[in-house]
Amino acid sequence: MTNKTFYITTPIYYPSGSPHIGTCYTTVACDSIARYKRMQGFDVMFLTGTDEHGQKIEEKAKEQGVTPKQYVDEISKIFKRLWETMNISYDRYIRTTDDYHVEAIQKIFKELYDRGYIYKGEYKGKYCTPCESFWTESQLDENGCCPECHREVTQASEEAYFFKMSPFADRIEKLLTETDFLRPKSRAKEIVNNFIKPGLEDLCVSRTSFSWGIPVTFDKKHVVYVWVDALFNYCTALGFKNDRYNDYDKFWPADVHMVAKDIMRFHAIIWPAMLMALDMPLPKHLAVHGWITFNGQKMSKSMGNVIDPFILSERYGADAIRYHILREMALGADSSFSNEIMINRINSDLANGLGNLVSRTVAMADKYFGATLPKEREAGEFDDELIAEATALRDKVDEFIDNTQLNNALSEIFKVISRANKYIDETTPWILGKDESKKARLATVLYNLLETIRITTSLLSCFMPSEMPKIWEQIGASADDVNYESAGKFNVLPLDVTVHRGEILFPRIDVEKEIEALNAILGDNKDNKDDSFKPEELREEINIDDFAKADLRVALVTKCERVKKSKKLLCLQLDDGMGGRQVVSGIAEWYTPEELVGKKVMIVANLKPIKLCGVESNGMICAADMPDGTCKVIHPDESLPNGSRVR
Ligand code: ME8
Repeated sequence: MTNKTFYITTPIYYPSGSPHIGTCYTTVACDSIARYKRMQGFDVMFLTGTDEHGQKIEEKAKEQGVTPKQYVDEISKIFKRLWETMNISYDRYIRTTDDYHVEAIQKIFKELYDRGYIYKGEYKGKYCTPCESFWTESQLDENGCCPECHREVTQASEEAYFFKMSPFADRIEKLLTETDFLRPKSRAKEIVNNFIKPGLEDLCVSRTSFSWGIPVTFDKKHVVYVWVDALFNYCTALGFKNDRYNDYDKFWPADVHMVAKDIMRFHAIIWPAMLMALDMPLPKHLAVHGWITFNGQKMSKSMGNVIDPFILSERYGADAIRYHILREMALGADSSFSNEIMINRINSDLANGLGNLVSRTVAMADKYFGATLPKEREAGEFDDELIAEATALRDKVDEFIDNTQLNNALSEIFKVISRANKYIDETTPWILGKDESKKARLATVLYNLLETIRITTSLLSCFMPSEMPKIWEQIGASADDVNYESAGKFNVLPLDVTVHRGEILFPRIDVEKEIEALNAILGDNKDNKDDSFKPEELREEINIDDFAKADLRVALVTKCERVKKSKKLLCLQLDDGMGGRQVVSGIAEWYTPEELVGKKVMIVANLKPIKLCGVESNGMICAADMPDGTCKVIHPDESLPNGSRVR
């Protein structure tokens, strides 16, 4: 046992709707890492919680005719129930309405003010007089009106406190570009180009137009606005500026904060700036993952029960859901969810791969040796390769865990599981079983299989904690046989190990029937396979010369921002290999600027320049229609040089 510590956090979730599979991803990923680190002997602190203040919550509560506190009490119970269902081993759960957190945030706000990093200014925004509410541009309805009452809004301002960002710009740029703080590192460029290079804007940190928040102690009409309250949870939950806990010195700075890309900016810029302002150590890593998408869009709370983790885990078990979402998501990219992909994944990896390996091995040990292997051994062809792969596995998984690449860790483990299934085909134990003189060889083959199962399932238990103990029971492994130490070694089970046949752990699912059943539960047509899509009629024929008039080129998006006063337009700066150009594109409803920076796009390069909402556009970004009326930008291969012609 080492006395090294490991501190990992999820974001604290807004209790503003039902959690979904997307919400589960970060928590399941952090849980798997936390379990792995515990297995390695680290003293782990795994924190999650709910972010319970703000205007949105105040409004939701009003809609339901309850107080904000009653509202958040109810929803935080749902989150806790979900984490129980998904077998999440958090060590601490913070609610930002907890007294100790409130008290600590008040002290932190005052200290930032006393140090001169918070000052009083004016917040400018859109104001709806009848609703007495401020709205940001992006919250307005499709006509640019109040999203609540749909009446006109006016430009207005309110007194507010601001956090000064500019003193920290250089240090943050270095943090992002010169250290391994941000994962994946490839995201650093987009943040630096989009937010730091244009000059960091000060952040509004208090409001007077709603009251569901932590009061500013020295100016009572203000409440602390969102991010100071939310981000410092990572420290207050350890006892920073409060007496409730006493673990700050032990666990801070955090080893890993994990978040999705929607809140990367807050964690990569604003959070380090706030810590710098208080001269506090910075977290070691920020791991940013993509979104789980559905029908091409970010899965979100408003999608209701489309992908309800309670329903899915009741049908397939939490382990299968955990496995599926972890396996599908590569750090840094989005992953598209569909029930069909999930069921196929469960069938191929868990039923045919792991389940089959366990049931075949245990059944053969039972059949040929009455469950207890004889001690005689006879080495043979293929043994060394299997043993070498199985014993090398733990170190590979260690590395992937340390780099927050959980899909790769799982893929390595399943390579060894496939290797073991292949070993069965190669060594043909059913033929050995017919020949009395081959008993020692048969015992060796089965033992090697049991050992490979022991190693792979020891490592898998961090990702799939519910089912692995059942496998250990079947292969006759005791608690001592399945720890971190023994996961790196072969020949751990006793030579005369006794197996216990048990239930089939991951039964094969009939895909068609199951999809039908799911659709019936969740409502028809909710899976992301949309059969209703009919391509548009072909236009009249052209000849190659007509086509050659359009000059299509590959370009790189170097900068991207929303066009002011437009909900639909993005303004993109492109490296087109010919000195650069600016293109305005009507894709703002489907893409955030951050998603496009650093990506290759295809453009129509010889269109006459036009002005859209007063902004000049030199060309057009190519995109394709989705069945649901949204569209997707065409991304050419990364290796294509900027300016290369599309023919
Ligand atoms: O932003 N795919 O809370 P939030 C993957 N309270 N991950 C997803 C997801 C999806 N479709 N949808 C949500 C907040 N997530 C703030 C955070 S932290 C100091 C304050 C996950 O409830 C992902 O981790 O909107 C994302 O970062 C988080 O939920 C945002 O949750």
